[in-house]
Amino acid sequence: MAAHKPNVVFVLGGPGSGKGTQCEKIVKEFGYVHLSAGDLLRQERAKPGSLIGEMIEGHIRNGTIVPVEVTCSLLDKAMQDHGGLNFLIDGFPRNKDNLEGWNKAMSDKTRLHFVLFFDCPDEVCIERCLGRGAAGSGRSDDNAESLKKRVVTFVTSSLPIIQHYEVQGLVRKINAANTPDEVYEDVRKVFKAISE
Ligand code: UP5
Ligand code: MG
Repeated sequence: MAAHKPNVVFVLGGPGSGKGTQCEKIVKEFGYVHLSAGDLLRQERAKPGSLIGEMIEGHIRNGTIVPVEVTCSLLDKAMQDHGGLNFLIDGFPRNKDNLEGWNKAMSDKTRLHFVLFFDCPDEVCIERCLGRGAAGSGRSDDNAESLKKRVVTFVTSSLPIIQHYEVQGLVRKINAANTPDEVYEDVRKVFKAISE
């Protein structure tokens, strides 16, 4: 008999909307496995001798989106390595190419539970990422020039994906402009409601 398909929650929102911060809190309370597509790409970029490291870095610095074959196979591998039944997939899918690639390779193997959307004004997002850069994040995209591009990509490519899921009734929208604990109060309600 086929094993249960893993549940997936896509966690989307602009750069610095708090996806990573909130995912950590969800993991602590609800025991999900957190996979950040951006973190997986940064790890791949850092591998010695990686043939695609430069390509990944170009996209990250320019706020453009890595071809789905790369990201999807990193996610697939990470899901298999971790095992587990409940995954938070943070920062993916962020454009049509990502969506189509996931649907082709992964939608039969997984169950999309819902999409958590952190809604946050662009200026707040930018300020947070600049603050993180100034505090020494070491991220090559935490600078004003990259951030402008990241926000444009979010608005033009990623918001339509969120809208695509909204039409299907799958989006849980959270106001992400408050403090991390206040945001988490709302996030918690969503996860409590499904675990009851
Ligand atoms: N912070 C967080 N919450 C706060 C709050 N409520 N109030 C005040 N401050 C708050 O938070 C960012 C900063 O804000 C931190 O300093 C935090 O303390 C503070 P974080 O939780 O890290 O936010 P997050 O939304 O995760 O921000 P991140 O910068 O990671 O978002 P991006 O979506 O821009 O970055 P990601 O790593 O997902 O992607 C980077 C790049 O990789 C993309 O631009 C793209 O080039 C590439 N990529 C792909 O090509 N494909 C993918 O599928 C994924 C990424
Ligand atoms: Mg993040």
